[in-house]
Parts: sequence; structure tokens; C-alpha cells
Amino acid sequence: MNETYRAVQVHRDRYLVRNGTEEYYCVLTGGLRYRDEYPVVGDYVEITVNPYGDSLIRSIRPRRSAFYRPDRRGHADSFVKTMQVQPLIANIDYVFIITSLNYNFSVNRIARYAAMAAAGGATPVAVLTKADLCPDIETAEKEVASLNRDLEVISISSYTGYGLERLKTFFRPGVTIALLGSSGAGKSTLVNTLAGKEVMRTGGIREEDSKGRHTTTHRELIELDGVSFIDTPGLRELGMIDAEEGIDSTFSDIAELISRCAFSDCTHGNEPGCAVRQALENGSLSPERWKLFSRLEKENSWSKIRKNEKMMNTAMERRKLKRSEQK
Ligand SMILES: Nc1nc2c(ncn2[C@@H]2O[C@H](COP(=O)(O)OP(=O)(O)OP(=O)(O)O)[C@@H](O)[C@H]2O)c(=O)[nH]1
Ligand SMILES: [Mg+2]
Ligand SMILES: [Zn+2]
Repeated sequence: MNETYRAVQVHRDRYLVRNGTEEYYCVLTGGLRYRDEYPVVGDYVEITVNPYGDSLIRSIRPRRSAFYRPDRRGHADSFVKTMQVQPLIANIDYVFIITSLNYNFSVNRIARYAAMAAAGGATPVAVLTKADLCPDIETAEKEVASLNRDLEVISISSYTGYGLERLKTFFRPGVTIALLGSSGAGKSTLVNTLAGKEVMRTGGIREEDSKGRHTTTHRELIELDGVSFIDTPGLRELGMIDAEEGIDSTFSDIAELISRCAFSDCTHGNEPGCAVRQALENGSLSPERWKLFSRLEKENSWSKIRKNEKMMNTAMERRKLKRSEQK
């Protein structure tokens, strides 16, 4: 019996897959492991059901979108030079970037994750949580909305239900929504509120600094009325190092300048209306600072990741071809 299932939980070397009516714990075939192909939450997989024990995942369907993180692990084979991104979740339509209005509100962080979501083929939506604790929602919303005119911004409160109606416009059957954001931002609470019961454990936040406690420790797909939600751990668990957030807040003034360039895709070269060049000329931005920012930006460039991803895919295809020729 061979059927398509969806990976809803990934454990060390076991996978929980579901097809609406049935679910099975699976392991991978030797072939998949040999080819370094590992399913992530959201992947569609072909399985062979074993009624007596773990079933077998035989193949992974091509991903129509994914959220990637930079891969900092070394890889054992010759592949190492091109493998620089790693998919975390697959086949997602929307990435809800969950950010608490209460604390640690970083517009730049939202911008970065929005770029990553878009680079992976999903539509980012900025979801600002804990509206019940925020005296000035409007200012925060405006700030985020100014990032990009295509970025939708929705403030919500899982406690009072504020904004949930607007959020529900995304909930069409068959849609997959990933919830990403810092620990303590209220991702799991939102899932529970939408489910009307506790499906994910939630945790308090530290009194001193409002930081989360990293309550969710794995990625999990929860289906509610035909809509698939993927709850995830705080971003640090996703391998987003704090240093990157540091870079962001350190350069918020430059990010602000860039947002004022006349063209949204300004390269800060010869374009008219470039706010960066203007600031360099009138001395309000030092050339050293701009240089440093540009260098760090380049290292983190998502267009580069996109390119790497293409290189990675090409490399994988080639490897496959080679292997089949050798057979
Ligand atoms: N005031 C208020 N508190 C909220 C709201 N949503 C969540 N919280 C609280 O925020 C804390 C963290 O919520 P979680 O849902 O566990 O946060 P999370 O984003 O899943 O965090 P991790 O699993 O650690 O990544 C809990 O104490 C929640 O009760 C809200 O709308 N308003
Ligand atoms: Mg959680
Ligand atoms: Zn510019």
C-alpha cells in the first residue's frame, strides 16, 4: 500500500505522518538517507505502511515552497561547498511573523524574516500579538507597514480576540501557515485560541525582561478545519543566532534610511532620490559605518541564499543523474 502523507512531526530519526484519517510513525529508507534527503515538517511523502511497526518513507515530493535557514553545519561529502541553506519547514503558503507588541519589538527583524519567507516562496504576514498590552497599536502597525507596501500587518490579542477576524481571512481550506517568531511572542497561544482548546503547551515569560522560556521545542503541524498551522520554537531554536539580531538593532538608523530611498530596490549607487547617498554626502552617515553595514548585509544576503539554493538544487539533480547513470 503506497500513499501520500504529510510529515507533521519530525523527531530524531522518526517521523509522524498523517493523511487526514490515519497517522503512522515512519523511518526513512536507506536510499533517502544515502542521498541525504530528509523530510521536514510540511513535506509530502510517499510511504509504505507497515501494520506491525514503523512504516517506511520512500520518497519526498518536490517542495513548492520552504522556509530556509543558513546551514552552519559541516557536511561530510563533496557537497559542502554549495550546501548553505537548510529547509526548516516545507510547502507553506503564509509565514506569520509573530511579534509581541509588548517587548523587543524589532521592525528590522520582521523585515529580515519577511525577506526569508519571500525568498522561500511563501507570503509573509506581520502578526503583532498581545494588543491588549499595547497602548499605541497604530504607531507600531504603521512602522511595520512602512517596510513594504505588500506586507500585510495585523495586530491581534489571543486573550481578547482582537484582530482574529482579520486573521481568519487567510484561513482557507488547504492553506498552510507557519508561525515564526521569538520565544514568548504567543505563537502556541494563538494556535490554542484558534483551536479552542490546548493543543500546544504554552509558557510564561520572564518578569525581568519579558523574554520567553522556549516552551515549544519542536516544529509541529496542527490541522484545524482544513487549515494547517505549523507551530515552531522561538527563532533561536531555529538557528537564528542572536548576533544577527544584534546587527539589526545596531543598524536600525541605516535600515530607516534605506526605507526612505525613492526606489524600493535602490542599490544606493546612482539612483535618484537615494537617502543613503544623501546621508553620506551631508555627513549624517559615516562612510565607515556604511561600509561595515554593507559588508554584513552581503554576508547575510538572502539573494545570495536564493542563489545558493539554486546551486544546491542543481548540484542535487546532478548527483542524482550521476548515481542513476552509475547503476
Ligand atoms: N497579554 C497577552 N499575553 C499573551 C497573549 N498571547 C500569549 N500571551 C502570553 O505570552 C506567554 C508566551 O506565550 P506562548 O504562546 O507560549 O509563546 P510562544 O511564542 O509559543 O513561545 P515559545 O514556544 O517559547 O517559542 C504566555 O504566558 C501567554 O499566556 C496575548 O494575546 N496577550
Ligand atoms: Mg510555543
Ligand atoms: Zn538608496
